[in-house]
Amino acid sequence: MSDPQDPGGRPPVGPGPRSRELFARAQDLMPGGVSSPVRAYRAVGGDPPVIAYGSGSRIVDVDGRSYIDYVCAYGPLILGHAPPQVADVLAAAVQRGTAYGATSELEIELARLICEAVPSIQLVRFVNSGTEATMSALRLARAYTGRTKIVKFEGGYHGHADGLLAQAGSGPATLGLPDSPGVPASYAAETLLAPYNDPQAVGRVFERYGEEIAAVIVEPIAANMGVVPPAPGFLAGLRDVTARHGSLLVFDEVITGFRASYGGAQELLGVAPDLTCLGKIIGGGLPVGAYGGRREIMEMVAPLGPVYQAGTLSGNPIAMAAGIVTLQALQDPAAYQRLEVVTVYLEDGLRRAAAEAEVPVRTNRAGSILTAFFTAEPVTDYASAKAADTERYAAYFRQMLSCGVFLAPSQFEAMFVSLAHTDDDIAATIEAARQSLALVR
Ligand code: KE4
Repeated sequence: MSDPQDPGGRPPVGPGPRSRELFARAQDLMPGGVSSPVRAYRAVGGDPPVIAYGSGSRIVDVDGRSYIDYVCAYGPLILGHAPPQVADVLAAAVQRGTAYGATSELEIELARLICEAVPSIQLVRFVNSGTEATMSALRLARAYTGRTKIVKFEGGYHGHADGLLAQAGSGPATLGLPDSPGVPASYAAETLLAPYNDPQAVGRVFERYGEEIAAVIVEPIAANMGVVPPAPGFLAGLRDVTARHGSLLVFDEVITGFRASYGGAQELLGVAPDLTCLGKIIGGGLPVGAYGGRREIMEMVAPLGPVYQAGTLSGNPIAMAAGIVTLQALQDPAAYQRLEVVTVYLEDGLRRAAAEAEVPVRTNRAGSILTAFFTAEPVTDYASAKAADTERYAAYFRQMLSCGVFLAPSQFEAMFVSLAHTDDDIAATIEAARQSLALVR
C-alpha cells in the first residue's frame, strides 16, 4: 500500500489556517489541545479542524469548511445539530435560570419519560455524565450485594472511573492505553475481564469468583470497540448466570439508550438488567447521565439509603429541558423507521464502495450506529476488532475528511446517523467513500 499520508497521489486536505492557528493555541492551554483524548487525532494523524458551529447533519469549522457529521458528539445528537425544538426550548429555559439546586418540574418529567420508556427502571437518579452513571451504579451494586468484584468485557468502555479502565475500548483502545496509570492495583484487582460474546469465558469467571462478583457491566450492543452486536443468547446468558450467582446485571446503555430503540437495547433484545446506565441522548446534547433500576436496589441510594452519590448540577433544568424535547421527538415510531432506512442505505453503499475498490471492509451495524472495520474477517469481539488495519482506517479517515465527511478519528468508534441526515447526505457520503477507498487500496 502506498504511503498512507499520500495514497494515490492526492494528499488529503488538512485543516485550514484558522484551525491550525487556534489548535496551536489550544495546545498551549489544554493537554493535547482537547477536552477529551480521542478528539486529538493521534490515531489518524494530522491536526483536527476547530469547529465553529453545527447545523442539522453538518458541522462547520472555523475556516468555513462544512462536513457531513457522523460523530454527532459521539451519540447525543440523534436529532442532529441545533434541532429547532431543542434550540427553542433552551432559549426559553435559560430565561428561568440554569440551575436551582433543588427539584424542578422538568426533572420530574424527564424521570417520568425514562421510567415509562424503560420498565426495568423503577427509580432513576440523574448525574452529569455517563462516567458518573456507571461509577455510581457499580458503587450501588457493590453495596447491594456486599461484594467487591466487577466483571467487564475487553473492549468495553464505561467512562473513566477508576477500575473501569482495564482493557477499555474507545479512547484507551484508540491511544493504545489499555490500562491507565494512576489506578491503584487494588482497584484493578477488583475488575475481572472476559471477551465479549464469549459465554464460556464468562462461565469460567463465575466458576472461580462467582460468590465475590457484585455485578457484570456490559454494553448490550458494544460500540466502543467499534460496533459489535451481541451474539444470539449472549445477553440472556449473562442474565441467567448473574441471577444464579446473586450478582447484578448492569446494562451500560449510555450509547444504546433511546438509540437502539425508544426503550433501548433491552427493549430491542428482550433482556432486562437489574440496573441501567444512561447518558448522551437523554440530555439532548447537554451534559447528563442517569442510572436506575429496581426500586429495592435504588432505595439504597442516599437520602433513602446509605449509598452516597451527589452532584451540584445533577438534574439541572437546562439539560432536563433538552432531554425532554429530544425524547418527545423520538416517541414518533417513524423516527426509528427513518433511522433504520437511512443507515441501511449508508451501510449498503459503504459495502459496495469497498467491494468496488477491492478493499477488505466488514461493516457491523445496529440500528443507526455502524462501524466499517478494515478487515476481511468477521468482527465479533475486541481481539477481532483490534486485528483491523488501523493504518488503512487512518488513511481512509483523512481522505474522507478531505471529501467533507467527518468521521470518528478511531477505528474503535461508531458512525452515528441522525434524523437530520438526508438521502443526499448519504449519497454524498457513499461517493466520498468510493473516492477515498480507491486511494487507500
Ligand atoms: P461520558 O462520561 O463520556 O459522558 O460517558 C462515558 C461512557 C459510558 N458508557 C459508554 C457506553 C460510553 O460510550 C461512554 C462514552 N463514549 C465515548 C465515545 N465512545 C465518549 C467520547 C469521548 O470519550 O470523548
